[in-house]
Amino acid sequence: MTTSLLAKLAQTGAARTELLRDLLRTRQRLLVLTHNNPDPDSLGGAVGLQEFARLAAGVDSKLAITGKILRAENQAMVRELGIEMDRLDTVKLADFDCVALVDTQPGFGHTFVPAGTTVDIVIDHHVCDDAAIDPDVTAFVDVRPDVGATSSIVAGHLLNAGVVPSTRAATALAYGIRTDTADLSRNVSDFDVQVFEFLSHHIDRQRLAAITNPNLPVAYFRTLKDALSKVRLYDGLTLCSLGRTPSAEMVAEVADLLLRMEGTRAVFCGGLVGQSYYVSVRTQPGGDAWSLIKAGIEGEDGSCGGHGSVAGGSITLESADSRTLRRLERRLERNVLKAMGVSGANAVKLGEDDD
Ligand SMILES: [Mn+2]
Repeated sequence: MTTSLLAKLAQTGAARTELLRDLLRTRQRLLVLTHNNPDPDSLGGAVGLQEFARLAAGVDSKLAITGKILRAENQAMVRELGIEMDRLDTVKLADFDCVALVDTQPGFGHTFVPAGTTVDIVIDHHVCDDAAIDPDVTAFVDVRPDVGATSSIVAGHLLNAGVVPSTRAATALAYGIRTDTADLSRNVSDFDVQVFEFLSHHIDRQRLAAITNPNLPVAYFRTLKDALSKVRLYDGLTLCSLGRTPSAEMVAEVADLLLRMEGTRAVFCGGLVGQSYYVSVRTQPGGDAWSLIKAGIEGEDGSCGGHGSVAGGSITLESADSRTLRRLERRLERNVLKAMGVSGANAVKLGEDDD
């Protein structure tokens, strides 16, 4: 990248930061929302934005969520860093005169914004056909699909504003960047690396280690064993339908794990939680996970989003009986095999019923 382009990018970034600060300074109280079951990048971005609002603009804020913190690492992140959040249905919306959406956008399937809520700030890095930002309503939009993590975008605003982040916020942002970029190895831009370096001086390394390797419940290993028995290997493509599973996070986690299998170019993984069938797609670096997930769920009542080699989505089923599930799995499999140009004839199983 040339020096002049870098200077221009920095300038644009600084101008954006000014806009965000100026907007917040006209408000009294900020409500930060994210996707329903927040992942580390959304939590990091949320905590970072709260820090920005407080230190750069003198604005108090609250973080509210709709779903649950599911993955053991994410629960450890909340515990270790003392991240406070309320359930959205217990929050009095009238108490807030500013609403921000972080790591997601209005209209995304896994995101709940109460009807009639004006979203003032959107900070995100996803591309998704369902994005429904109304520029006449949302005063500040900072969506950068070329950046690896929303936490990076938020950390960039702290950096531009000359704010020294607290250890807590820096650790949250850094962990957000690490998880979305697989330790700065996947979907990573120069910008991600630059802000990570900035944060690294303020990180609590002990807590970061505790977050990265938490204890896991026995049920986790049971689910994993079950998932592995359902893996099907095609030429370069690994499919896994977990059937009924405790959480969408487990689907993502199994997808991450399977991508590490030798010879795997892409993973398409799904699982039913309630009436929703969650899908996680992973490809090797340079692959296009979003196109693959779109092709996979085509024709279904679903929504999806992604960036680079990572994508996720969900499909709403009219009924969650096993026959409906099996039929859906067959349709998805057919679509994915077609999209990958892979023959469906030679699937190999990992499971015990392998011959
Ligand atoms: Mn993210």
